[in-house]
Parts: sequence; structure tokens; C-alpha cells
Amino acid sequence: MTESEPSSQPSKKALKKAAKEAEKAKKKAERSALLEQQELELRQQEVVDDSAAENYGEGDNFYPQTAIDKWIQLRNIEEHEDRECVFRVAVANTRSQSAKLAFLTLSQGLESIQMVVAETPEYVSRPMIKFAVNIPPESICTVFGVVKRTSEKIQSTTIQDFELQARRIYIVSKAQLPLPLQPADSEGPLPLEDKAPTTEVSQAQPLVSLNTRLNNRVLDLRAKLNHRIFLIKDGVDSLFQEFLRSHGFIRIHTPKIMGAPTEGGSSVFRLDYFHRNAYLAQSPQLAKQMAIQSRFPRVMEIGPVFRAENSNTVRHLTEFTGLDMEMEILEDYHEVVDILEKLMLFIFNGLNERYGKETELIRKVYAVEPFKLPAVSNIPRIEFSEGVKMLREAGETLDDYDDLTTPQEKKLGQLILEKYNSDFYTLDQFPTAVRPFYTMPSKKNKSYSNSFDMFMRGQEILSGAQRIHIHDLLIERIREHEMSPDSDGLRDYVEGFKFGCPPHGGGGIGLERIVQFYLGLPNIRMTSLFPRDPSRVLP
Ligand code: AMO
Repeated sequence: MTESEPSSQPSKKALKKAAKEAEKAKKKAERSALLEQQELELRQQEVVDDSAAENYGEGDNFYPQTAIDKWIQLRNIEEHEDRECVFRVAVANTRSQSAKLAFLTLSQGLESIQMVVAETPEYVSRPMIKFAVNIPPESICTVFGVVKRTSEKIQSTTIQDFELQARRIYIVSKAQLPLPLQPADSEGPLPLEDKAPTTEVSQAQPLVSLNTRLNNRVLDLRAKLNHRIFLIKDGVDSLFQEFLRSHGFIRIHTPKIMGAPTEGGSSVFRLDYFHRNAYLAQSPQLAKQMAIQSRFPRVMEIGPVFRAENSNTVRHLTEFTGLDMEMEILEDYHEVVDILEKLMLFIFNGLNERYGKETELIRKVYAVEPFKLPAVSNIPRIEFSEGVKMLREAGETLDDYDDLTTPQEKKLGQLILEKYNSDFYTLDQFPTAVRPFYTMPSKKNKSYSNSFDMFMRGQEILSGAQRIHIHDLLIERIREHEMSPDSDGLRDYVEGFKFGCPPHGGGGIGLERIVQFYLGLPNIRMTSLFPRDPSRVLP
């Protein structure tokens, strides 16, 4: 049997069906053309009728040059009562009341204000109100409005006693919807596994995970909560400099590209440097000591620190900001401890004075207790051996010369808070065995060293020590650490001690950790603009 050839000619039925469909499509096209035409005519009619057509639109090239207060900051709004002003703002949301009335919430920095868009014969038409209501949230606009005192306080904006009566609204940069994250969601706390959100704010907000927030960091950072965190971080940065400058320190900048690892190879990032290996600095330790060798008596540095540690915790980053200092010692290394304790107190008190309101708002979201501080002369300074004793009395088992585990650190912090009513303290005289090779052993007992850590809310924020400035002793200690004093990473540093170097010491502080523990934030990533950790190098 042969297969019949498929006919190349369409059947009559198929032809009829195709003709019917073509007719249908034609009619549909005619109908939609008619509709489009009608809509166009309607829009043209609206424009003709729209007395306010000039007062709104898209683009940033048509500002009428009228005599008005230009580019006003919302925080200075009081100075402009009853005046027409121009503002650059972001639209937070829009709300239509009727065809004749709408409300916009406008934000600028940490401030927000209500704008009333009400029909007026001179400035605001109904098409303009429709335009205003349809502005996508997060769009950047230039708005003209008259500043008016309100009869009742507005609860939903930071500026409660004034509002703006709209006169002109121009979209400068239109946000494309849908947004992957609403900045308002980031005003609430993180969903935590171990701590149920307790505040009123948290109940009102949907919970968005930290990962989602960090993946959309530009939108996340727009939250006022985040702006406050970075305002406070900037405050720590400048208070650190203010205090140390007034105590004779100068700011230095040491290299971050190194020819060899300086503090052991395990936690160093290697990079390709013109066909040879180079390394990212794990700390400015050796360079700041070399500044002392170079006769700079007091130096400080604020710079990035890179650690290739696979630590996926809430207090570790692979890139953080180090606040470092190094100074000559005249009699005793406690000169360094004194300065560092005073520095930390200056930072805490300065933050309290300058950012009290911001701090309170952040701590409220996370239901965090205020940071308890004693007077400078009463800062608890406890020897490591005493800390071990306190922990043993509280039921912990630990050896004399072991480093504390993170839970033990937290426990000791709690014990010290109960005993001294302080969230900040110094633990002094650490066992030599748990400190780096450059640490000066204690004269009275070589098993301990002239080194110390400082803690906030039971978590380490600072490490410091007197350094070995005696050439031969340093070589001995480097060898004990199974490193070579002749290696590329150490040779020049070690040699510097041959040419006369005063006793000296210093410390390094993690900027992000200060911010995290001062505010009581659950995760260090919240304090880094674009955090880097073992699984995150973007955005
Ligand atoms: P250390 O290694 O203890 O000491 O670091 C000093 C301080 O830096 C912070 N820190 C970190 N912050 C975020 N993520 C990390 N992975 C991380 N690692 C450390 C902590 C810590 O207390 N050269 C010495 C300092 C010195 O003796 O001057 C040093 O680097 O707050």
C-alpha cells in the first residue's frame, strides 16, 4: 500500500475559515483605530482645556524663572512660611481623594512632607491632579509649592506642622515599576530566627529578609533607618579623628596592596599583580609600626582591612573598615590603654550628643536597651586571669591560657554589666600564646602579655598591645610562630628595629562593629554600605 500524498491545495472549508478570520481581524483593527483616534482627540481636547498644561510634565528643562525661594531644604521649611518654594524631592506615595484633590508624600533626606494637590483656577487643573496621582513612587521630581502651616499635626510625615500647596510638578526621573523592594519595608526589623519582633513598627511592616534587602541595596539603603545608620557611622569616623588629632596624632594612609602576606598566609586574599602574586592588606599593623620607626610619634589610619576568613557570622566581614592608631610609649603601655578608653568614651558621648534622636529611633525598631556607660575613671579594666576567675565562678570550665570563646566573651560581658553597670570594658594582660608575634610579653610573667581587648555589649571591638621593639626578641618570637624574619613580608619591618625604635603600642578597632554594637543591630552587614562576606561580593 502506498501513502497518499498530502494535498498542497487548502480545502474549501479552510479557505472559508481563513476569510472569516481575516474579516474579524480587520474589524478589530478598525475598532481599535477608532478608539485610539477618540482617545487622542480626547487628550488633545484635555490639553486645549488644560489651563495648567505648563505646570506639570516630564523632563527637567522647563522651569519658569519666577521670583521664588529656590532649592529649599525641607529641614529649613519653617523659614519659608507662606512663600512659594522650589524643591527637589522623591515621591514616596500618592493618594487620590477625588478628581479635584490628591495628596503626595514627598521625601528629601531624612525629612518628609505632605503636598496637597487641589484644583485651583490658576495653577492646578484636573488633568494635573491625574498626572500627580499617577507618578510612580520613588520618582524624582521638582515641585513648586507654597509652604503653609497646618491646623492639625500631620502624623504620617516627619514635618508635621507644615504642608505644601502644589503649584507645579515636574518628573525629573521616573521610577520604573514594579520595584523589587519597597524602601518602606526596610524601615522594619529583620526577620530573626531567634528573636521575635516585638515593636509596634515591626507588626505594621511586612518582613523582608536581609538577603533580599542586600540584593536590592540601592532601594534598601533609601530607608530612613539606613540613612541614620550611615549618619552615625560617619559620626564615629569623625569623632575618632577629632579626638586623636587633638592628642597629637596625624592621619596616615598605608598601602593595601602588599608584596607578601604579613600576618600568616591563611586569611589573606591573593591577587594577580603584573604576572606575580600580591596580597590585600590584612591590617596596617606592620606599616603603622614602621611609621613609628620613621619617627612619627603618633599616627592613626582609617582604611579597608581584608580578611579571607570563611566566617559566616553576624559580626564578620571579609572587608571591613579599620580604625587604627599607634603611639610611642614613655613609661608604661597603659598610656595606650588610657588613650583608647578615653577615645571610646569620647566617641560614645559624642554620638549621644550629636545623634541622640537617630539612635533612639533605630534602637526602638530593634527593641534595644540604651548603651550603659560609666564615667571615664570608672571604666572596668579587668585582667584576663580575673575574667577567667569570674567565668569559672559562673560555672564555665576553661584553661588559664585559652582564648575565650564567643559565648564566653558574651557571658563575661553580662557578668561585668551586672557588677559594674557598664556595656563597655577592657580586658587586659592576655595570654602570650593567643596573641600575634609582635606582642610584648609581660615583664612579671611571660605567659601573659601587654595586650588587651575592648568590648561593647560583650563583643570584641578592639585589639591592642605594646609591640616588641627589641630586634633580637622580635626575631625570636617570629621564629616561635613558625614564620621567617627574612621573608619578603617581614624583612624590612624587622630591619627597621635595628636603627633605633622607641617603645610603642597601639590598637585596631572595627568601625562596623562599633556601629553594630552601639546601636544593638543584629547583623554587621547592616552597617556596611555594600557588604562583603564569603558568599557576597555583589552589588
Ligand atoms: P584584630 O585582628 O583583632 O587586630 O582586629 C581588630 C578589630 O577589627 C575588627 N575585626 C573585624 N570586623 C569585621 N569583620 C572581621 N572579619 C573582623 N576582624 C576583626 C574587630 C577587631 O577587634 N593588628 C591588630 C590590631 C592592633 O593590635 O593594633 C588587629 O588587626 O573589631
